[in-house]
Amino acid sequence: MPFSLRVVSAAIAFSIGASAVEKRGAATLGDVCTTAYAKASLPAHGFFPGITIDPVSVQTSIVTKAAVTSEWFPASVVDYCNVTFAYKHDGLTGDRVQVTYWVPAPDRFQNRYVSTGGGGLAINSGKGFIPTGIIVGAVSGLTDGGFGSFSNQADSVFLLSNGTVNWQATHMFGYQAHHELATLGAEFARNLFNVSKVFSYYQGCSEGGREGWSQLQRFADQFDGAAIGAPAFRFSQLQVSHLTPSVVEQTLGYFPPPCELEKIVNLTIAACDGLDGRLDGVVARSDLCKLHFNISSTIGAPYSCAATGTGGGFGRPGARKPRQFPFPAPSPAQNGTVTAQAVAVAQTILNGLHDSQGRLAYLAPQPAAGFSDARTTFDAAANKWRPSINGLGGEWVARYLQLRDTSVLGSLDGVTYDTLKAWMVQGQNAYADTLQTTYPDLAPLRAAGAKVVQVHGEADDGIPAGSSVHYYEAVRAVMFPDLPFNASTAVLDDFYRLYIVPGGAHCGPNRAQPAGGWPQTTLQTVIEWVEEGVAPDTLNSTSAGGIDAICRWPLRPLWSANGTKLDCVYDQKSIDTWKYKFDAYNLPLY
Ligand SMILES: *[C@@H]1O[C@H](CO)[C@@H](O)[C@H](O)[C@H]1NC(C)=O
Ligand SMILES: *[C@@H]1O[C@H](CO)[C@@H](O)[C@H](O)[C@H]1NC(C)=O
Ligand SMILES: *[C@@H]1O[C@H](CO)[C@@H](O)[C@H](O)[C@H]1NC(C)=O
Ligand SMILES: *[C@@H]1O[C@H](CO)[C@@H](O)[C@H](O)[C@H]1NC(C)=O
Ligand SMILES: *[C@@H]1O[C@H](CO)[C@@H](O)[C@H](O)[C@H]1NC(C)=O
Ligand SMILES: *[C@@H]1O[C@H](CO)[C@@H](O)[C@H](O)[C@H]1NC(C)=O
Ligand SMILES: *[C@@H]1O[C@H](CO)[C@@H](O)[C@H](O)[C@H]1NC(C)=O
Ligand SMILES: *[C@@H]1O[C@H](CO)[C@@H](O)[C@H](O)[C@H]1NC(C)=O
Ligand SMILES: *[C@@H]1O[C@H](CO)[C@@H](O)[C@H](O)[C@H]1NC(C)=O
Ligand SMILES: [Ca+2]
Repeated sequence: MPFSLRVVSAAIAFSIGASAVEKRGAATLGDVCTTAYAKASLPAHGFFPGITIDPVSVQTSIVTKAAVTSEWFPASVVDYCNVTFAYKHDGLTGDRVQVTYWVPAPDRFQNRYVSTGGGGLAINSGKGFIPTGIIVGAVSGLTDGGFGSFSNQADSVFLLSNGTVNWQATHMFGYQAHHELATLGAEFARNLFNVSKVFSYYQGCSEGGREGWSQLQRFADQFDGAAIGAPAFRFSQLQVSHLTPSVVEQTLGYFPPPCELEKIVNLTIAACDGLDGRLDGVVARSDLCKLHFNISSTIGAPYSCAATGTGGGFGRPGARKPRQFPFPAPSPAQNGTVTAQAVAVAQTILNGLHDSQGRLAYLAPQPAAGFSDARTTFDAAANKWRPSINGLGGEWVARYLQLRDTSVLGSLDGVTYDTLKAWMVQGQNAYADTLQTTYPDLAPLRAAGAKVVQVHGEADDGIPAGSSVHYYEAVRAVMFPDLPFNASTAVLDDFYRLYIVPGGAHCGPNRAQPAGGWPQTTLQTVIEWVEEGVAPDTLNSTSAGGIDAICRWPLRPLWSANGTKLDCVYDQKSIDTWKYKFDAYNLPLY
């Protein structure tokens, strides 16, 4: 029996869960979906020391025939019971954390629990991710982190007043809330369906990917498997790096119209498309692009963009959080030819942040990715383009480093490459144990037998793909310093696999390279690995007529026979372009 009602790609046939719940007289979703039944299934007091659940807070509502779609699960129609309850941490006053669990019908329950994560500065994705659990026959959870409501983001509670950090909220956002969500959720699932064991999983992308790693790095036994996308880890470097392109523009004294950078991207895609052996509008080998294409060749190319309310631009279509990667402001018509100054800005961004001594402080998106963080805004009064301070980067500095209760960094006056590096170090130290999330020793996770599949869009311009590669390589270096490269890859393959999605944008397919597609069944792949022992070789992409399969790092895709035959090849020169030596720091940056 298929685990989903309407699955786009081939369904894996999972055996149907036990009918243990029927022994409790609950055969239908309606039987399970009552306040009394949910209350009777709550984790017992003392199950999670320090937590007291408020039984009066339990709410249930049944939802049937809900159509759900995402880049992260096959389009489906689902029935579920939405159970919400609240708990408090003993000894804290005014503390109240709310969790929501979607519960599948008894005949669809497959002895699974799935936690889902947030994005930007949000700890959950509303209804965006939670259906993924129902589709695989799991109880599926999300948390409000204790931030006051499911729609309050972590930044709204980060400061108790100017200068005073709310460390409880910061630890909750950092990792604690997810630990509680998953621990309570798995127990709730066991109780609801009267089973002694459930497999426990995680799925999240971006900030949600960081949240997943915050668990895997600390609580080795908690998840049997995790599907992680483009994690926002190395948090301090990442947030500050959203400001790097604007500081490059300021330093070089040129603020390119967005259309000019977009033209450079388009010409890069056109020039590098074929390097992977297949002309499909997808740069599946941005490493070869780095090695063989010089964007100086775009100087003089004419560009033109129509005036627009929302701009052109790249990124994930219909992205839910415009605040994280802001949609373009209204732009006038733009006509011109690509200038040497724009190429200098683009190349300096692509080179990664270097301090004033020329040492590498952070990495950059791959060539052929967009330049969303470099986006300028048009000042109609002055009739010129001005820098636009990235919202996430600006808020990070103003609120999290300067401890001022504002989301806006007013200006970048006086900010240099060295300032950016100093901000990176400041945040790394202040939030090493909460937000940074780069602890590289996964020995406990490996010993516990957990499986992790991590995916990252190669053309992600919000969180560079190199960020995931660098963490994977840091894990390799820390865990297996004495093994040769291939031997350590083989050991890592036992529990941690990384897939770079050709042409992919931030957490989804890329409007500028649509044939790259996106792997929509990554959680299913993780489940197969955990429960059936079927380790994925390549990942399936769901693009229509697009990429055949997504290669596993460190192998890279290469098509032959005029783009019809895909091989995942080992290419040392290409691998080397993905390795970073952050010599701006005296300590290793994982
Ligand atoms: C739970 O299942 C066990 C057998 O697995 C059974 O003995 C027990 O009565 C069930 N409990 C409830 C509350 O149905
Ligand atoms: C769950 O139900 C509550 C009401 O009980 C509602 O406010 C909330 O939006 C629902 N959440 C989800 C994720 O469905
Ligand atoms: C870049 O290519 C896209 C199609 O992928 C097109 O819509 C856009 O207008 C192009 N931009 C420029 C500046 O040529
Ligand atoms: C790209 O070409 C320009 C102009 O010919 C040259 O100055 C520059 O060094 C080249 N860059 C690389 C990385 O080869
Ligand atoms: C480009 O400039 C020409 C001539 O000024 C104008 O007619 C046209 O509308 C412009 N096109 C765009 C897309 O800006
Ligand atoms: C807190 O800081 C913000 C941002 O700097 C400022 O606007 C506000 O006036 C400050 N509030 C108090 C009470 O000082
Ligand atoms: C590592 O494995 C690849 C095949 O995956 C092979 O081509 C390469 O030569 C190996 N490198 C070493 C040093 O053995
Ligand atoms: C991936 O695609 C292959 C071939 O179409 C199919 O056999 C397999 O079941 C798919 N795996 C998943 C997890 O969808
Ligand atoms: C190669 O494939 C392209 C389409 O990608 C096609 O237009 C072309 O005719 C093919 N060439 C040969 C020699 O088959
Ligand atoms: Ca291609």
